[in-house]
Amino acid sequence: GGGAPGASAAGTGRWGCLGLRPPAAGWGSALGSARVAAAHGWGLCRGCWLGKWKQLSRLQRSVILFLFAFLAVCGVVSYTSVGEPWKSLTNKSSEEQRSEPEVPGLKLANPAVLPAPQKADANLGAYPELSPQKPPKPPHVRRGPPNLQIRPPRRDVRPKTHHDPSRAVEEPVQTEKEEKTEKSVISWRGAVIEPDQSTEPPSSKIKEPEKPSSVEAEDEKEPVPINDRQLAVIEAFRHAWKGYKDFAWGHDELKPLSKSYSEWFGLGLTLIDALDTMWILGLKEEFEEARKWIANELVFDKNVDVNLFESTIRILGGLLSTYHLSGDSLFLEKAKDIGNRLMPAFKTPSKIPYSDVNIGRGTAHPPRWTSDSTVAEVTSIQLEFRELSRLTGDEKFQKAVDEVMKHVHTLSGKNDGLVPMFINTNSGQFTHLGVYTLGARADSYYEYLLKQWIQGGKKENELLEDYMRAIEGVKKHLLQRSQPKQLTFVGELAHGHFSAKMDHLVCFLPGTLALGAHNGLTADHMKLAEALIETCYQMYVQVETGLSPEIVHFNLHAQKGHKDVEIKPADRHNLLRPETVESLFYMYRFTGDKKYQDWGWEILQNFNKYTRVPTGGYTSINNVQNPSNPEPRDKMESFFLGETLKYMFLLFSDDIDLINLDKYVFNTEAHPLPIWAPA
Ligand code: DMJ
Repeated sequence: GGGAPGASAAGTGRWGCLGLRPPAAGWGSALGSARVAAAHGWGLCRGCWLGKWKQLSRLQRSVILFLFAFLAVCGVVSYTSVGEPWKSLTNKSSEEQRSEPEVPGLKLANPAVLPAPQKADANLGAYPELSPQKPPKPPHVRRGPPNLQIRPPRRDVRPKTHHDPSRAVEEPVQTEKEEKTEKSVISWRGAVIEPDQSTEPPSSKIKEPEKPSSVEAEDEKEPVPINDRQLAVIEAFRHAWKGYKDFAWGHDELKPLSKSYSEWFGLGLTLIDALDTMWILGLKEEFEEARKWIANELVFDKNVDVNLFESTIRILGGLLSTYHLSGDSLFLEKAKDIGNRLMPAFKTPSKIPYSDVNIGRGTAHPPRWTSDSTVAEVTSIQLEFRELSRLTGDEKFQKAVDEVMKHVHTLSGKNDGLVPMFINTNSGQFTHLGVYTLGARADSYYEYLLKQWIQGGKKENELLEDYMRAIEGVKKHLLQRSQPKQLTFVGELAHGHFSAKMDHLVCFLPGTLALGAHNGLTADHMKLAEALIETCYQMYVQVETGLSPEIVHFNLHAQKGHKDVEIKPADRHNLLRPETVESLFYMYRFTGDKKYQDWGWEILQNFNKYTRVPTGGYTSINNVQNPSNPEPRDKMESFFLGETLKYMFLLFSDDIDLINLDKYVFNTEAHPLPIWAPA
C-alpha cells in the first residue's frame, strides 16, 4: 500500500497476521526497567541463598546435586527420543498439506483450482529447432512485486565495448517450471498456460493505492556499464533534445528545419513522452529541467480538444511510467489530473468512448464526420487506466476501460478473432465490416490483449482467448510469402480479397508474439516472430536509404529485377517510427542473437544519415527512396524520443534488469508499467 491506508496496513501487517498488536510506544523503556529490577532483586537475595547452602550437611548437599544431575540426564534422553519424530512430523504435515487428496466435506486451506498440468507445452516438441527463450541460468528473478532496477539516472556514463550477450537471456524458466505444479489456468491447443506470477487478478474493487515500483526496488546490483552503441543513442537523444529545447521548449513537437514547433494538444507532448527515456538513459540534467517544466508550467485545465487514445498512451502513460521509475509523486498527481479529465469520453450511450475530449470543459465528442471510434483507440487505453486505478485506489478508471474490453469480447463481426477497424459509440457495434488489418486502426487492439493479460498476472482468460484466436486468424487470413525471398508478411483482407499491403506499424507484431511466447504461449508464435522480424528488417534493407517507408506492398509473383518490397509514391515517407526497433529489442532479449542488435545499429546509422538536422533534432522524411534528397518534412514526432530511441538503447543493452520484461510491460508508446504483484 502507498497512501495513508496502505501505509497503515503495511505497518501492522506482520503483527496482524500473528494476531498481535504492534508494541506500543514506550515498550523499549518498560523493557529496560524490568531488566534493572530483576538485576537488583538477584543482588539482594544472593547472600541469603549462599548462607542456607552452607548450613546443609555434606550428605544433604550430595543428594541435591545428585538429583540435579539425574534430572539433567532425563532431560537429554527425552529430547533425543521425542525430537526426531517431532521433526519428521512437522515436515510431513507440510508436504501432506500439498498432496492430501480432497476429503468430501473437508476443505483444504488452499486447494488447487485445476489439476496440475500434465505437459508443459505440447507445441514445444513440434519445433525442436526453436528455442524461444535461451536455456535458463540459475534464476535470479524473484517472484512477487516488481523488483526493478530503477536507479536514478546515472551521472557518468562509462563506455564499454565488450558485452556478454548470454546475460541478456537469463530467464527464470527452470524455476517457473518447478514451481508450476499447482497453478494451471488454461490450455490452448496443448499449451498449458499458467499464471507464473503470484499476482492478483485486476478486480473491479480496488481497495488500496499502490506504491511506485521504484520504492519496492531491492537487491541493488552494480550498474552494468554502458557500451558504445548505447552511447551513440545517448548522443542521438541529446541532439534531438537540443533541437527541442532550443526551438520548441514546452510545445508539442519540434519543427527542426524551420526551428519552430507545432501544437497538437498544447501540452508539451514531446517533453512528457521523453521523460522516462531520459531516466532510462541516465540523463539527469535533462530530466531535472523537464521535471521543473512539469511542476511549474504544465496545466491541464485548458480549453483544448485532445484525442483520448493519443493523450492516454503518450501523456498518461508517460507520467505513470515516470512516476514508477522516479518515485516522484509529482508525476502521479499529474497523471491523476489528466486521467480524471479524460473520463468524460466514456459518457456515451454504449460506453464505447468518444475519440475526443475537451479536458478543460469536461465534454467529449466523436470526430465531426462520424459517431464511430477507432477500434485500436478504444482498446488501447486499458493498461494506463487500469494502472491509474491501482495507484489511486479509485476503481472508476479501470471499470470504464474493462467494460470496453468485455463488450468488444462479445461482439459479432469478427473474422476468426480479427476485428474491423471501427466501432459505433451509439450502438456499440462494429461498423465498416469486412476489412481486416494488423496495421493502422486495429494494431494495438491485438497488442493490448496480450499485454493486459500479462499486466494482470495472466489470469484474465478472455483476453488470452481473444489474443490466441486473433493470431490464428492472422495465420489463416493474412499471412503470405513474398517473392523472390519468400518473406513471411502480414497483408490485409478487404471483403474477402487479400491485399499484399503491410504498414510499418505491423512491425510491432514480432515483438508482441515473442513476448507471448516468453510468457508461456505456443512456441509457434516465436517461430512466426522470427520470420516477421526478418521481413520488417527487409523493409529497411531493400530501400535505397536503408529506412522503411510507411507502407509497403509485397510481390506475390517473381518478376525479373523486382525485389520483394514495392513502394507506392504516396507511401514512401518515414516518420521515425519505432515498431521495428521495438520488435528487435524483444527478439534480442529473448534469443540473445546479436544479429538483432546489428540490424538495429544499421537503422540508427541510417536515421543519423538521412534524418538528422545539423542544428538540432531529427526530421520525418518524405522519400526513403532518394538518398540524395530524402525530402525532410520538418517534423520530429514525439515518439522518436518516447519510443524509437528508448527501444534502441534497450536493444543495445545487455542488462536484462534494465526494464526487466518479467516485471514490466510496455504500453504501446513504450512507457513501461509494472506487472501487477500480489496485494
Ligand atoms: C505511437 O504513437 C504508438 O506506438 C502507437 O501505437 C502507434 N503509432 C505511434 C508510433 O508509430
